[in-house]
Amino acid sequence: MHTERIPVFPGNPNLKSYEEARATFRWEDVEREFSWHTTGKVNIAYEAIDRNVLEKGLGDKVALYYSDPARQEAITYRQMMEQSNRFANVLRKHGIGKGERVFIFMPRSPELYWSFLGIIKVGAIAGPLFEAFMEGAVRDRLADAEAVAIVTTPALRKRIPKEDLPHLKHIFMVGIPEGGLGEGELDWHAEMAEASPETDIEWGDREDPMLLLYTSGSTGKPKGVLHVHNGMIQHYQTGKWILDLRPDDIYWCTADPGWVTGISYGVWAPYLNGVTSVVRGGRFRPDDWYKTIQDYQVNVWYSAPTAFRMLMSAGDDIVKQFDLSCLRHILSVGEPLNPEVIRWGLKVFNRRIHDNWWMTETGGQIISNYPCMDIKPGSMGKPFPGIHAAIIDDKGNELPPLQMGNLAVKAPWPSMMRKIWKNEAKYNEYFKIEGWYISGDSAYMDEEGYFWFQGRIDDVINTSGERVGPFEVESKLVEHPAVAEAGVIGKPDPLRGEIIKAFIALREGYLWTEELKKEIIDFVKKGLAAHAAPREIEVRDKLPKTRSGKIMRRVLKAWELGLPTGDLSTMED
Ligand code: 6R9
Repeated sequence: MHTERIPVFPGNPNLKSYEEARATFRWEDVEREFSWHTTGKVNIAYEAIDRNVLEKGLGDKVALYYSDPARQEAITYRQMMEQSNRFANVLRKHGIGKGERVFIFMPRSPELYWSFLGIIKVGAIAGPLFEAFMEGAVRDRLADAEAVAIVTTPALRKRIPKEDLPHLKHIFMVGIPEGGLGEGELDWHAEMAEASPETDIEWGDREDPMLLLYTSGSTGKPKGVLHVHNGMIQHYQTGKWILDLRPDDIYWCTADPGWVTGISYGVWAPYLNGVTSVVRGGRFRPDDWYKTIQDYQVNVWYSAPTAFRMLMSAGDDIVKQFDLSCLRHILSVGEPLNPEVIRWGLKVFNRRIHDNWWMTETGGQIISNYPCMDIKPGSMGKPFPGIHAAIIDDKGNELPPLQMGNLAVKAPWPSMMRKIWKNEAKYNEYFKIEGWYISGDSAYMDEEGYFWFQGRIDDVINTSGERVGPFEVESKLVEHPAVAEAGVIGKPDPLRGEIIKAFIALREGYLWTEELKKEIIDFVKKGLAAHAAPREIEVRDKLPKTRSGKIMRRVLKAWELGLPTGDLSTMED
């Protein structure tokens, strides 16, 4: 069925052969790469930042190129170390330390990263939030975590309902609000100016918690996924083999730190590998994005399907205005990567876009298209050496190739979540089949061991007895020149069980007509299968998406059925 293959690009692979790596790789060997392996003193922030300065002579190397329309800065590893030390001292001065939850609620900026690292250096647990969260979302998360402090800006302060949060003692303000600081509010800059640039890092155990990330369930309240310092083993090694990071690389991960990708691969993977990282603040604009790549000479670029689709629909003329030949390696995560996007990437960047699959709960990449491997467009690739992923049935039996089932991972692996905050029952649900972590995604594996995503388990459509994964239909839809984005759901139908309904956003310049509708339905019929073609298509200006860019099919479904939409705190405005 899937015969398209894109061979390895010359000069790219750093992982000699996938099979050989699988046969010989051991996580224990990776542990030797860290200082704690000899000292016994563990802190991920030390390994990511301080060690580069104190043990590797990289103090003057740029760690972070920050840019937004109003501010451009180059910050060295030494400055990252000193600024995060300062914030660690600020926290200590206010009695904040090991195990306590400190949240961050602000737009991307150097201050955000320094605060984040400072929190980890005192052994506290960082809780990054998307700046776009509204009051209810902020309240739920801070209350659940019993956060003692938060770092924020004057503009966002009003969304923190302190009166409802008895545990919240300190609000660190990056910037002074009009009318001055309120009760419990501290001037971040003044505190930093007074603090020493040296600190005693809080050493701990590999299993000590460091990160609490809330992820939305399909209904009910978001759950707090807890990660520990030990994850560094995976962040480092996947950074090396999947991101293909090399010492002189300039790396750009476009993800916000409110999303797991913006932490695991926006902070840990690049810094544990000692490379230079680019962070861009401000809104998405295609020309600014290309300019960022050109100006900073980005070699490795990690983004998401939604961004690639937006760039694609902005047109190829914009790409041609920039010299993007610096790009060596491009990656994508968050949603299935449509084959059409990969073809487009080949055309405009002359590079392959490497899809990879993982989740907030897995903490790090699990399945991936490697630089050293042929890409089969539409496939997520193969499991990381040292990780066993499989398709299993509901009893835990591994299914043979080409059978759709639960995408599962043999537990544990280094960056696996260790808890759902205050919700053991929820945590245990993921592991209800002995020995396995159940992802909630449905997929199949082909004869060559490549994994193919179908949808969330709940999203798989059963139409006239045929199981259809929404992703394949969506991918075919976006191949049509009129379709910018598509979200596909099953709609209950007395005759067929379910019928396929597509929500689409049109590309600029297209008008919605009966003819176009017929043409698109026909396009899917011919290109995919008659039974997989949507019977209904509805056009929307925009599709509902999470802040990390995922199309929210459950919201489309709820709208369609007139049902409650569940938790919408992670939805884009
Ligand atoms: C890193 C991240 C996890 C869910 C996951 C799946 C979807 C992520 C994907 C993908 C198809 C890929 N997902 N990567 N689906 N292909 N390459 O996205 O974490 O925000 O927790 O989302 O995202 O459904 O279960 P998170």
